[in-house]
Amino acid sequence: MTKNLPAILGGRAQFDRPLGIVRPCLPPLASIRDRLDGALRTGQLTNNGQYVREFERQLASWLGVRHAVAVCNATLALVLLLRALRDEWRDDTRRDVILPSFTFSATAHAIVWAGLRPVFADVLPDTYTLDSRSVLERVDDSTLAIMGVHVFGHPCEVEELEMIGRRRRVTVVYDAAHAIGSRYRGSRVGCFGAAEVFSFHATKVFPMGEGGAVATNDDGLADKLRLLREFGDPGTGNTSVPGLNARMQEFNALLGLENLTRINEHVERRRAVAGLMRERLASVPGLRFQTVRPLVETNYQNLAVCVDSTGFGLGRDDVDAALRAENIMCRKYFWPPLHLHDAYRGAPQPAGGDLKVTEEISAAILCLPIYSDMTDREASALCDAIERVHSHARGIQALLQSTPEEREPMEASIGRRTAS
Ligand code: T4K
Repeated sequence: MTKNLPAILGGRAQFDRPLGIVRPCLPPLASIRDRLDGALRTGQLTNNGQYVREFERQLASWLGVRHAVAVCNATLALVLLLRALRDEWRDDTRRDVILPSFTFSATAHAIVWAGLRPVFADVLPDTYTLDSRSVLERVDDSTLAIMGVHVFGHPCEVEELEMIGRRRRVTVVYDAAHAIGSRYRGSRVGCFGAAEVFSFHATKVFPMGEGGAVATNDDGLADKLRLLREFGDPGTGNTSVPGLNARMQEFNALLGLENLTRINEHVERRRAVAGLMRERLASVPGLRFQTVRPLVETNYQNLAVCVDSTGFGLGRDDVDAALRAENIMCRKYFWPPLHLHDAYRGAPQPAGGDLKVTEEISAAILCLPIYSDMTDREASALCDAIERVHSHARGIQALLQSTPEEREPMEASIGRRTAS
């Protein structure tokens, strides 16, 4: 009987069609058709049109901040923000930005594109966010900014980081690409530090295809960002700084306006689904979910778990392979950690120790599919598959560790069993 065998051992796959890592939950065309039609008829598609301005106004109000500056994606939003901070200092001795190595490449790339130097710090073992002690070890006279990342939607230890910022006179900003709808002490992410940057990429909780925004309470910074995203042109044709074209299009803003009417509901659903999966899988040994600290509400941009091979019976990569056979597409966000990417390997690391926790988490992390419209049935079936993989861990390990010659008879035996 193969009924209860995992697919990798010849059983039937849990899902007939792939369960992707994300499933963008988008508004129906009908909800934007008239406005989109109007934009297409008038030809007003970009250059800070009416829907972009309306989106900025509504987003700022929903976040509880003075300004939301809409940008074409979060990577460029980060570049513009860092460039603005660099220009503000006018002091070329401050060139370093401290960030976690456990993040998406864009966080570090933006620092380099702004003409600054990334300095990687370690993360906390439970939330995977920037470890303030590691930051303290790295802050010095060349530090311009600290860039926390609210990874997978879990807010950083904002109080600790901002205390360091105040004491050492260093600006604290956040890459909040993952964290729209998350809260810390009841306040929405967006209002912390000097500024926070959101991503509205198709894969995010708030999908707009491409898009990003900088949230800030600093009027001067908001003005500077608006100037930078517009070629540095204050509207006179005489550019005052070398800016970029980083504008958002009207179509994306229309999706954003609709998303704002649904975001609370979507975040609630993600929390419910994550709660269901966490509870179901709590008894499976060797799985340690990202901790959600007290006073924190995460939006569960990602449902991340560290796989301990001793407890589970299989390492992270083997679990990933076994789940793929079930048609469950997980992702190893973020492996490898940035300091081991070719782009950053050998980057000078100042004193302050290694990045041990980062490397441990990165080697064990697996992000499971989670969506704003995931059904209980899908979530439960996903858990069934993980439980089954765990209970056949030995057989799976034997298969995956076998040589091609050894594998042939094993697969033949699976084939026989499949046929029986
Ligand atoms: N900071 C952080 C911490 C970030 O994680 C990111 C981006 C940024 C900054 C920069 O934000 P943006 O400049 O992008 O606004 C993805 C995304 O491209 C990237 O936005 C994201 N983080 C990163 C974590 O993930 P990939 O290469 O892993 O994703 P990809 O393209 O393979 O897509 C994943 C799955 O999503 C696919 O299997 C199918 C599905 N998908 C994808 C797209 C593009 C869709 O269903 N629809 C789509 O349109 O990078």
